[in-house]
Amino acid sequence: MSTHTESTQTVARQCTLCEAHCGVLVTVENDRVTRIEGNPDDVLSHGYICPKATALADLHRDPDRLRRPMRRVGDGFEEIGWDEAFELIGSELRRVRKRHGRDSVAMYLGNPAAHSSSVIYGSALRAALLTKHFYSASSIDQFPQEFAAWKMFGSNVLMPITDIDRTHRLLILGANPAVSNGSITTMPDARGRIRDVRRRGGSVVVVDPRRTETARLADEHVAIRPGGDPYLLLGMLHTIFADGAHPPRGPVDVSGWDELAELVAPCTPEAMAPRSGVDADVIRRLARQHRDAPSAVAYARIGVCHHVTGTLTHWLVNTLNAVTANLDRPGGQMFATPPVDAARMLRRLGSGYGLWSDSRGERKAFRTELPVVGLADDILGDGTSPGPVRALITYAGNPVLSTPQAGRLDEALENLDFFVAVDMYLTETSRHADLVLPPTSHLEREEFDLLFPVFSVRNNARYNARAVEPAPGALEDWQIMAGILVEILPVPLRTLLTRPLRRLVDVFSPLRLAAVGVATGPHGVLRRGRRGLTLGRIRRTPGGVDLGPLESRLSTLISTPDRRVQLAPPELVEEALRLVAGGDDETGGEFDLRLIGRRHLRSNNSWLHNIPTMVKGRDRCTVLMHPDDAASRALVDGQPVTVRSRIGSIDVPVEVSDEIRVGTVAIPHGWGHDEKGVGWATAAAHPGANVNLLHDPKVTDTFTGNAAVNATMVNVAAAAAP
Ligand SMILES: Nc1nc2c(c(=O)[nH]1)N[C@H]1C(S)=C(S)[C@@H](COP(=O)(O)OP(=O)(O)OC[C@H]3O[C@@H](n4cnc5c(=O)[nH]c(N)nc54)[C@H](O)[C@@H]3O)O[C@H]1N2
Ligand SMILES: Nc1nc2c(c(=O)[nH]1)N[C@H]1C(S)=C(S)[C@@H](COP(=O)(O)OP(=O)(O)OC[C@H]3O[C@@H](n4cnc5c(=O)[nH]c(N)nc54)[C@H](O)[C@@H]3O)O[C@H]1N2
Ligand code: SF4
Ligand SMILES: [Mo]
Repeated sequence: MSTHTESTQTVARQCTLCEAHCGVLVTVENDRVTRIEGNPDDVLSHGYICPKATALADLHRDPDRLRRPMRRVGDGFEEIGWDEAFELIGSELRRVRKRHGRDSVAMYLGNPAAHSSSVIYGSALRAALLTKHFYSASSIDQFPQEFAAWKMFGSNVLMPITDIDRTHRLLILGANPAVSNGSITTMPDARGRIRDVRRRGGSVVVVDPRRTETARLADEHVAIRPGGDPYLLLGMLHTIFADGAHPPRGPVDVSGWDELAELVAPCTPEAMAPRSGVDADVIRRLARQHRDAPSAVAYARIGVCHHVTGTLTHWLVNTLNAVTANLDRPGGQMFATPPVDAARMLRRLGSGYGLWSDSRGERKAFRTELPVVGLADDILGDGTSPGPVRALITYAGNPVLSTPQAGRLDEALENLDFFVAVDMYLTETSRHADLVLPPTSHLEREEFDLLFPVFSVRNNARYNARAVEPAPGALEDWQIMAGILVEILPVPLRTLLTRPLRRLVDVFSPLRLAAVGVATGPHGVLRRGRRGLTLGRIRRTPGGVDLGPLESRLSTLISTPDRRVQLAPPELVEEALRLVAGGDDETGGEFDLRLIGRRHLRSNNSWLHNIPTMVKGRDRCTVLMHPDDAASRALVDGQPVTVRSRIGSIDVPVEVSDEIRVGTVAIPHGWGHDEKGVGWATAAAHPGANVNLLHDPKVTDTFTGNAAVNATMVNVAAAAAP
């Protein structure tokens, strides 16, 4: 696993900053991380890393990173011990629960939680809280994709993967994997994989209002109108049916063929062209190219999730693949066979929809989770009476910057009776906490990733060796979660159970659970005999074990009542009919530009901005605008402007470029660090502005309440002189 030369040691693990989970080699000399490079032996990333990988070392040594629990005193914080911290959490949470009931304690789980096996204990704590007020970054992310998977395949975990390494035709909608390196398809070195599609003689088309880094690698860029994707896809499906199509024959049958044919019959490319902003000829050609390729796959991600039509669009994407016989087939959309078969184990847990709503009955829970856009309302209430949430636990999240809350979340967090943030920084969010509990740094953890092999482009099992010994007394996230869990038990149980529970938790560490999962999993020793996998064997194989290309297995996973793929779930068909019958989208009156998001290679949501190498150079928090739009407003590149929406305004510099469609502007999220009391000095010196102040939390995906942050009408004008 590691090689020793005197005090120098090189350890193989993965970079866990984003979903790509690239294999890295970390060199440590005398407890100092001196080098991070790509691991050429890694079975998934083959040596690729992006510039963020080295930030793992900077994060580890960042003096602003918290190492001890911090308690708020007045306007500042002071260090306290772990025991004292847990006691305080216990007494406060029990007090709030006693007075206001179980539902008064809320929890928010942020994105990095999913990048560590500690999340098992995050889920355990969530279950133990028995609260209706659970939120996560999923509801400003992939909820629409999960909902579409649930309706079509019977389970929210059955989100299909893009078999990019074998496809002949890749159609990308609303994703920029050349920068993001793929999401809900783990594909490190997406650039290389896209180039390979073309090298093999295949073709790549990118549908995006911006000529992105990915679009530049493609054969064709289609500059769609933001929100135009469902119309494009309906027009493509119309073409395929009008040309004469037959239900695909495969290991899994389909339901709803006739209903789908009926739905798309009136959706001619001519009718869909003005609404998608894509020419009718192009719609027709894209459809036929998708159908005629030996294999083809449409891949869509966050750019289409973040719309009121998010679920609808992901359904149409999967449907296009299914109708052209590209579902569960090499080169199309497939399902992985991971070492721990999480999709298979969890598929029966159900995706329950609308089991409860928020206190005002406005937002429904999906898979027992309320949409995060309601968090400030659920704390503050509607102005006449306070909301039901009185205490909050955040775990690896920064919702003040990452979610639209109409600017009310800061005030809401100050109004809580008790707030504990599990985070290694004093962020825009955690600065409001009564207690901030920092976990070990990423390089101090020894882990086995359970989640991302479920979404990887190739079956694999990889181990995360510990690169640096944790500081004495440091706790991992799962230990912190377990510590809080024990504290919320009622007194008699607690006295009785604390010791056995603590011991139980030690026995059932995430690594031990993973060992059982691997041994009993589809590649495990218990199924495959002597040559099967054990966690030990994976551990002894730096760079991981390659488990082969994706295999057709939907027939073993599908969980719909008739065990068929549902091409026309009634509520989605109904919504599509409504959409098609509706007139053109209303224009925004005084708001004449459509605002979308964008990501940068050196940034990762809100939290790498404290690393000097990640923020050096040109300001990245800019509003990107087409030269024609700039000229008509008499704006020049670099000029400070005010971007205004119906609910808020921010000031940022304008960046003029013809890579963006006329009438559309783009601003990245995760910025806005110039807040009093934040503990990340470098970030605060490169603050940018919080784009989520412009997005209306009430504008959400019809089915899931997922934030629809790519649908906001804004205007842009020169900023007033300071
Ligand atoms: N307008 C707009 N908003 C968006 C998006 C967008 O495209 N546009 N994208 C959305 C998406 S896809 C996502 S996933 C969300 C992300 O939303 P969040 O998850 O709420 O935000 P992050 O910026 O990822 O913040 C992660 C926090 O976790 C801390 N952290 C990092 N690693 C760990 C760890 O191992 N343990 C613990 N305990 N803490 C850790 C960091 O210091 C940081 O404070 O943002 C969403 N917000
Ligand atoms: N470097 C970097 N990598 C990351 C992250 C990061 O912050 N930085 N975040 C990680 C996370 S949490 C996630 S979820 C993933 C997200 O991964 P991606 O989905 O690849 O995310 P984006 O790069 O935001 O790409 C979304 C694209 O959608 C386009 N778009 C916007 N509106 C529309 C529309 O209406 N229609 C179409 N067709 N396109 C539209 C945007 O122009 C943009 O190019 O990335 C992950 N990787
Ligand atoms: S793409 Fe970059 S940030 Fe993401 S896992 Fe790979 S090296 Fe890390
Ligand atoms: Mo995300």
